[in-house]
Amino acid sequence: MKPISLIQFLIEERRAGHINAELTLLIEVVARACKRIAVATNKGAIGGVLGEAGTGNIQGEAQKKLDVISNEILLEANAWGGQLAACASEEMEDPQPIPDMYPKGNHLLLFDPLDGSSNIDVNISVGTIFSVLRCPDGITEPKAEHFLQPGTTQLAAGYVVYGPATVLVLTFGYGTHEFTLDREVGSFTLSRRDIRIPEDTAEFAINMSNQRHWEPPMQRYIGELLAGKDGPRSKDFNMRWVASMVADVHRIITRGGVFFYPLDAKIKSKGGKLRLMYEANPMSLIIEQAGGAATTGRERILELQPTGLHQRVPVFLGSKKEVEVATHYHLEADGARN
Ligand code: FBP
Repeated sequence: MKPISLIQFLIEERRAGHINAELTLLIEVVARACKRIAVATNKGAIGGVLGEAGTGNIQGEAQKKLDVISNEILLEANAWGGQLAACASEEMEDPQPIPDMYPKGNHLLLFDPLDGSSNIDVNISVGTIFSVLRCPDGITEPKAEHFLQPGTTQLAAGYVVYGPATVLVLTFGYGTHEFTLDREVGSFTLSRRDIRIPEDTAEFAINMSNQRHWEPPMQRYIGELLAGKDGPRSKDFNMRWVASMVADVHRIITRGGVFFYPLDAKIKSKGGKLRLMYEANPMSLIIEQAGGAATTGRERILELQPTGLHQRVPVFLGSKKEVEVATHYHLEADGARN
């Protein structure tokens, strides 16, 4: 079969009425910026891009050089495109307006420029996660409050994994599709269309070192998985944890599985570890559009009304049946408590 390039796929989506011309161009611009980030990450130590940047971000985290480089690449690429009214990043406290010298568009772009920062210096897969919203009508200088829209209103969501291969996974709310970067041609080529995640799985991902801090229903759920076929679930489960959400989610998009970053005593005051607007919401739309599920352990993530640009939430996502079991245990425990 003749390879289908990303631009050809986007034009097909436009002809199908799933996206408009502006969103077509915006995704092309984001994909091109991610190709430049792939080149930078690929250089590693000989490119002088490893290690700390010596600066901190709004999250109170020490920024890696590649966090800053990726953020700048995405900001620069999206400044002059003409599709955006503003963008927001994990690395910046406030939204970034589009410079007055450039035309503005009707979209808002949110991104985690380089997810999995703790893995950058040890050559393990990292990635970029993005989400696209509509800018509210009549708003020319968007503020943080204009980004606070539920995940169900996303017009597009995607991530790029910088791993052995560079892979883009994308949804417009009409299925989830995968594109692989053909380095010889320099363009993303469709590698899987309409991905489906198996409803059942025997593979889970969680940072086990936090176990003593988990809530009782999480202790129960993971305890039963670890008990295997002699336990209440009568099935053996295997564990994986890359500590790069993009890589853990991409494994699930590829062969199924379930991913958890639950609330625990250590992060309770923050509301969770992962960020709603540019980690949980885009990943939840991608997973749901591939037949999976995504909750906070209590609520569907995509229906949450955001309260802050850098808000954190618990994340349970992946193969539907396991997300439902883990969520049921939490709601049951809440019910028993009330
Ligand atoms: P950032 O790297 O963008 O801050 O993302 C957070 C993250 O690295 C996720 O990618 C990953 O799932 C999680 O944190 C790993 O957490 P931990 O260090 O507790 O294993």
